[in-house]
Amino acid sequence: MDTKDQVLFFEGKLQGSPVHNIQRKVKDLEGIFQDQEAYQNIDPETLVYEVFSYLPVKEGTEGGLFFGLSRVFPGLVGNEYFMTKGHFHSKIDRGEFYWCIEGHGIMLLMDMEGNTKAEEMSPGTLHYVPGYTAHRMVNTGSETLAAGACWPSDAGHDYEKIARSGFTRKVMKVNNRATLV
Ligand code: PAN
Ligand code: ZN
Repeated sequence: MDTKDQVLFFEGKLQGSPVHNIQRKVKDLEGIFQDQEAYQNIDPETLVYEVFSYLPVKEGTEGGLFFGLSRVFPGLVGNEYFMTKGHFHSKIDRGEFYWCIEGHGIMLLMDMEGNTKAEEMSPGTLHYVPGYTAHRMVNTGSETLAAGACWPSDAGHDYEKIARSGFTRKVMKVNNRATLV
């Protein structure tokens, strides 16, 4: 068997030669966090999250699937937990599955009217992101929050809408507890 292109997904890692890695540092997340002063005071090179992905077909292919592993590190910008940028899919009707494998956090889901739903993430929780729904992972714990995800290869990512108006609710640390505000 040819193992050259084999992909392994275990122990919280996605490995193999076809796997891509992207890192998002504080400096890449301008405008995402609410507290601008706190944002300016954090080392811009601080790693907030990384995504390992396996894209077996060309981006935009109809009928294919992509696979990802997202790892969000623990941390705060002011009182706001480290989180992913969040996005709608460019083909906005496309859905996605996420499942948590490590850590604790919240999957924030927001529909096009701005209604927000928060689902608790802990190892074993499964999250269905319906179409027309923006999604973001928030790490409310003290360890890395890791989740696998699978989405259609023609979904694409639309970060513009979130950059413009954000999510209507945020997950903040209030009196030492994760609170949706
Ligand atoms: C995931 C996300 C990943 C990073 O693979 O892309 O968690 O989040 P952002 O893309 O919002 O930075 C996914 O939802 N793919 O569709
Ligand atoms: Zn997505």
